[in-house]
Amino acid sequence: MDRILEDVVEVRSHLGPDDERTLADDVLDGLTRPLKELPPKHFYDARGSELFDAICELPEYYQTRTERSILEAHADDIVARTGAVELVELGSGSATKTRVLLDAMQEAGTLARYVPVDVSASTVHAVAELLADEYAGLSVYGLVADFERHLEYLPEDVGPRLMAFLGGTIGNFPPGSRRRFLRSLGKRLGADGYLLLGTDLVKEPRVIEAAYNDSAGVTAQFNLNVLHVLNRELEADFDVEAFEHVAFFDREREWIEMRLRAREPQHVRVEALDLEVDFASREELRTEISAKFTRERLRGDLAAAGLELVELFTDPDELFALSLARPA
Ligand code: SAH
Ligand code: AVI
Repeated sequence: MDRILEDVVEVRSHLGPDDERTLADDVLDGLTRPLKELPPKHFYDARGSELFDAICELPEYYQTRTERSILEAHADDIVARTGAVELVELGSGSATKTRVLLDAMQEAGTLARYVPVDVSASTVHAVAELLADEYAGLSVYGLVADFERHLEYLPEDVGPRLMAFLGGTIGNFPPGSRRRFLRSLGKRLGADGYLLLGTDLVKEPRVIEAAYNDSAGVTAQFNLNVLHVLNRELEADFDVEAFEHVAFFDREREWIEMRLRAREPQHVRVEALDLEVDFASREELRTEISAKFTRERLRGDLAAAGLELVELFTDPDELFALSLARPA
């Protein structure tokens, strides 16, 4: 990093020993239940983040390119309506679509600060340096943090704030905590801030299922990667090859479930927790839900979180939606 970059880039990490505890608690909790389950945030070590980026390029994974096209069509309008001078992005990952918003803010002459927030330290560091380098005068304040637990560490706003939560990641929350989480975001928008929320929409199940069962098997690797994380971080001895990727659309709940299914009975030891776990043949471990939305569900969730839907942008095929909302 050169002198100039040192002045405008700051990255703070709020992940520490407590977070190893979170993984340990999640594993202890999730693997000892009758229906085994792990929260999806543990997918995203450096390898998991790379695999997610590869998913975004897959022909079957329509979400990323569709959300980008919506951003391209409406970023100028979003920036004009919000007057945003700073962009806070939750679960920013490698922030590829973010540039569309930053370009529009730069064009409008308002761009002052970008605040990426992600549990994946490698992506926050890489993005912070890259974007500060690409956008002259941009101040970047990166947070390596868990957005469910560390929103209090967001810096004070420096003017109208746009908080973006893109990619459909809100769909990875179970319904109850989804609304609670949205409410907590509302409290961090500042006096004249807006939330820009990306959500995947309900559609033909076969299109959704194809997006999570890609023919190149990248999503399967992404799913299985969580077992590598447990092996490394908690000295577990999962035989990763003994599990297979499963993803299906639950038509009643209107969400995708990703699971890992034991091909045959498995006995696993998690050394760091002194825990023994048994899987019966074909027993499944749920690793992710990915909820799909209707306009009604979106409006209901936002209203229950004290947010008012200002505008809903979508693509011509209504595959994906971007909602602009503000405190009601
Ligand atoms: N916004 C990007 C990336 C989406 S992938 C896009 O639209 O393509 C989901 C991102 O959220 C990953 O980068 C992951 O590391 C991050 N993430 C998941 N759970 C998180 C949590 N609890 N706190 C912070 N970041 C989280
Ligand atoms: C990050 N999140 C919105 C993705 C999704 O589609 O739910 C994660 C993912 N899982 C499998 N493929 C992509």
